[in-house]
Amino acid sequence: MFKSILQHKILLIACGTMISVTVQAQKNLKLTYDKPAQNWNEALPIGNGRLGAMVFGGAAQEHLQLNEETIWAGESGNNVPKNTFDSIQKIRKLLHEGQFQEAQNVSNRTYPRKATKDLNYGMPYQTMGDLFIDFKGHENFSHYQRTLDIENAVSTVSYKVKGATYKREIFTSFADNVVVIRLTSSKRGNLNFSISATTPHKVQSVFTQSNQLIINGTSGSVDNKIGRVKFKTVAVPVLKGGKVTSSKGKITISGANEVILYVSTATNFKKYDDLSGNPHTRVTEYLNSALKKSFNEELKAHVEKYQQYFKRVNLDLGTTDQTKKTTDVRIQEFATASDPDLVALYFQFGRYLLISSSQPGTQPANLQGIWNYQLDPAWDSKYTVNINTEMNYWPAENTNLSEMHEPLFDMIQDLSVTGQESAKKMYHARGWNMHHNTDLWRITGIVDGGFYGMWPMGGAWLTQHIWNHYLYTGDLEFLKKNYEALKGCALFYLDTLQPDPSGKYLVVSPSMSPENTYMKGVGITAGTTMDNQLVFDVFNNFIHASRLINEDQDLSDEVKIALDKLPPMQIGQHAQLQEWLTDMDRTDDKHRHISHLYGLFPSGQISPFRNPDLTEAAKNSMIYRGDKSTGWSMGWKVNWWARLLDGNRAYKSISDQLTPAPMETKGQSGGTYPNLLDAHPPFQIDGNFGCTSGIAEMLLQSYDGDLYILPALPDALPNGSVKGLKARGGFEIDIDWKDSKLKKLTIKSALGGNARIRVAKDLQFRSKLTEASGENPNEYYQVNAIKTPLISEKAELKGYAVPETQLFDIDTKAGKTYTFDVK
Ligand code: FUC
Repeated sequence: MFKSILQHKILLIACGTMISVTVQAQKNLKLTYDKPAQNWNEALPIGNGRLGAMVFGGAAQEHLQLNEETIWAGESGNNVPKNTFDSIQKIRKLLHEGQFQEAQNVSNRTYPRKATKDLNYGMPYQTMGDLFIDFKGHENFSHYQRTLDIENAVSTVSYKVKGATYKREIFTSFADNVVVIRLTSSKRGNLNFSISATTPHKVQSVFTQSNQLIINGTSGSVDNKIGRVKFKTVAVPVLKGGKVTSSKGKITISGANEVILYVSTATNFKKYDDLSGNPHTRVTEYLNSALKKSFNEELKAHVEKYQQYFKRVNLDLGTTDQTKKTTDVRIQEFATASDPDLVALYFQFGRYLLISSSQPGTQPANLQGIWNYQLDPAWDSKYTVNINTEMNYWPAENTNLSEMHEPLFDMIQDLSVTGQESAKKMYHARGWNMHHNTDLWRITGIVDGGFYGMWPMGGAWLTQHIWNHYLYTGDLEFLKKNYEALKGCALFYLDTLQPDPSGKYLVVSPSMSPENTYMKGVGITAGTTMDNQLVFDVFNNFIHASRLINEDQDLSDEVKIALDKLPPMQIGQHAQLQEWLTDMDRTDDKHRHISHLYGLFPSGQISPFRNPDLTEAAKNSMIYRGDKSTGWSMGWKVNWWARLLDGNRAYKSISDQLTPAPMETKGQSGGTYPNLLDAHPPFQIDGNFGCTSGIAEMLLQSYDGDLYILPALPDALPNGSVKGLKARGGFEIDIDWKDSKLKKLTIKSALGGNARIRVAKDLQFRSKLTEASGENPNEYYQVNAIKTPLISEKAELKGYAVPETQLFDIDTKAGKTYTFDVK
């Protein structure tokens, strides 16, 4: 089972004859190390969506830092500030009159930078604690190996002491809600160790009872919220041979042949407004279910459940000798030694992380997925929705992990309820809205004060995920279930859009282009390009959804009128895509957020084929902003360069991402830690997911009315294959390429309908293909017409060089597979 190369026998039926061929599944799906982790950024993450653990792999001391996804500080309740509508009206007026500094001052005064004891700015996600397994006499060891096998979701540690080989296999079971650790030694009766635990929570107790190690605790109190999440963790050893004793918070095992240690955690959390669960009952249920199975049964069930998702996609980019080195060395040498397989590993690691941190029924992946060792982590390790949470879910559809998207939809459902309070109280509007952060309690008010928080667009961005899931899956029931969230979001903007000073447009006011400024200390404004693009998508999604499920025709007509009044995108004096409504962009602005490029990715409003001028302007904005930045910003850049059809530049951004992370624990200079996790710094998981999505986007794009095959293949990846990528319209795509050219294309159609494929001009296929003509009749590929952009007279546009391509239409039937070979 743990062979790194799985051999499959596959029967192919071709031209009526049966041929038996042997294909190799992806190799090298392991992170490997020859030393224990010295710090958290070297430890290896395992998780089952609900439980997370970081495995340090020390010989003399094993250390597992443990998380449970619902251990958050605080309690139920929103954070909507009282009586601020008048201030918002005042800010709107000041912005209208061009008094920007004063508008910012009012915003900062109304919403101070620090939370108070009456108002909270969101609660932190908190660690559960740490488990230690101590092996006396194991200080001197040899033959050390530590791995994370992402094909099986199992971490292993092995080493030798005095001729005996010691081994640990560790996984967070997808089958049962427990962490499982099997400890073995090659010599019988040779396992001697002790187990202990700590937790940093203030309200806690750690003790042993009937040879079980127990931690009880309560989450922290912050600002005006009292910590009310109660948790319980139980560790139970099951021995083959030897004996177990316990006292004073320590379990001691001596002379065992094999020990399996089960660790379970549960809390009282049921829902953001319901803490009536019983941690004791739950933890016991989880343990009992796991203890009924043998280790091998548990492992088998775990691997099967995991692989049902993981195995859907295979990526082969070729290997070099670098694959023989440990993962930390491969990262260090990526800039100087060719290692395409590290790109494939990074991609699959991103999929591994999403499967491990976001399972149906769990919480969505937060800023650190589920892996956090602190009580007060950076940005509370909560949900920042002015980019980070959305980025976490970019690989959900295109890398064939649609079910992993569900926790995000559940959270949007919650927010579409709690967000009615902020819409009503802060803006006197119908529908729902939220600002740039939320947490376990689904807060929707301002966070971090007026400067960072005055961005009423969180719902606008999050709901794009609902519409995209529909485009990928065609699931009308899903759309119906989520229709109210789309509608409530559209209603909010219908009620709050304001006339701009020119009187020509309707704009969001007040708002900001996330976290950027156009004057020193001033970011508050009206009608940013990103807001216009977001509302454009919100309105179009609603119009399409209401037509599809045949509801709200009158409202849809009203929305259409407002849609027509949104400002067009503009090309400014530096031939850049303008970030603000007036042409204020600076060419030396290196800000990590390039929010106005939302229209290029993840949205599909800017396309090289439909609007080359805007594409060129977007590219110029990218060039001005530069390459190096925080991890997530570089991850976004991979996607943008892919959409700009520049594979080499996208690869450059991957290389920037695969640069060793700096030692600093704070800052704007991202990269990759030895454990392959992304550095903001500190660790933030969005960069992993952004880059994973970007790699998929380099191989396949499906936003522009067609399936573009190999749109941004870099010179560094001339040969390879990918299997199982997903495209809008319910298609699943396999691509083989050689010498930088498409060799073979397979399209599996789940929903039927026209598959319009776009490929390089010079290719000739063995089968006869129908050339495309007119609009694509497939309903999942509707492209919304944007307004003609306004171009500054000063802008010098060179004309965007679009590659020569050809378009073919394939009339697919649901459930059928179509294969095309290139001559
Ligand atoms: C946004 C970004 C920061 C960081 C934080 C969690 O505010 O601007 O860089 O990623 O989210």
